[in-house]
Amino acid sequence: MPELSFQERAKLCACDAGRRVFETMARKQSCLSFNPDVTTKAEILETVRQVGAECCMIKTHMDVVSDFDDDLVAQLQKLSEELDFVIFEDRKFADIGNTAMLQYEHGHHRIASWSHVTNAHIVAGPGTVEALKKVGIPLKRGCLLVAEMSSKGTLADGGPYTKAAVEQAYAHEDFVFGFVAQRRITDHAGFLTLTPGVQLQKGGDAMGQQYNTPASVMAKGADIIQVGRGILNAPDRSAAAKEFRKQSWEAYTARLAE
Ligand code: 5IU
Repeated sequence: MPELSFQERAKLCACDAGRRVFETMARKQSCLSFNPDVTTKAEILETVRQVGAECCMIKTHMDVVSDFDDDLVAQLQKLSEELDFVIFEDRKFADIGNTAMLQYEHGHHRIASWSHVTNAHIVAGPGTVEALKKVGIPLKRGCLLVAEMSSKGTLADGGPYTKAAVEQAYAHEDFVFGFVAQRRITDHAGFLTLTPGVQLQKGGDAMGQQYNTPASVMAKGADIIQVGRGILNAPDRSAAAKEFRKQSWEAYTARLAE
C-alpha cells in the first residue's frame, strides 16, 4: 500500500484529538514531540519556549513536577496555542477501569481537563480504556496505547501483548488513535505510531533506555519521534530540536516518495 500523507491520514482517524495531531504535524511540518522531563514549573516553561516552535507535540510527566499548579497548566495551554503544539500527558494509566477513570478526571493534576492526549497500558484488560473513554470523549480527548516499550527487557515486545493492544485500539477508534511503539504495528493508516528512545546516535542510558536514530525509527514506521534528553541536554536546545525535526521530516517525505 502506498504511504499516505498526514493530511490524508487525518481523514481516516476517527478520534477528534488524533485528527488534531495529524493536522498539526502536516501544518507545521513536524514529526517531533519533545518531553521536558524536568522537575520545576520554571524549567518546563523555559524549555518549551525554547523548542515548542519545532514540535507537533509536547509530552509531560506532571507527577515529577515539584511545584505543579493550575498556573503551569494555563501557561502551557497558552504556549500550545501560540506555538501550535498538542499537549500529551504521559500518565500511562494501568489500573482497573474505575481507578483509572478517577485518576484521569480528579486528583491534584485533573489531567483530562487540560491534556489533549494521554496514554494507557493494556495490562489490566480492556476495562482501563473503556473507563478512560467515558471521561475523555465528551472533552474530545484522545489516547495512545503502550504497545511496545523502548527499555531493555520490556515485556511489551511485539508478541501477543502488542497484538492485544492493536485489538483494543480497533475496539475504541473514537478515543484510541494509535500506539506508543518501536515500529508500525498495524496497516490502519488512521492510527499513529509514536516512538520514544530516539537520539541522534544509537545507544542507551545507564537505566535500561535504548536509543535509535530518527532515520531508523522513521524507516520502521514511526510517525512521531519522541525526544527528551537528546534535546534537553544539548548545548543549544533550539538547534538540537531543529536537527531532530529536519531528520525526521526528511525521512517522512522520503517515505511518501517511495
Ligand atoms: N518513554 C520511553 N520509552 C517507552 C515509553 C515512554 O522512553 O517505551 I511507553 C518515555 C519516557 C521519557 C521519554 O519521558 O519517553 C524518553 O525520554 P529520553 O529521550 O530522555 O530517554
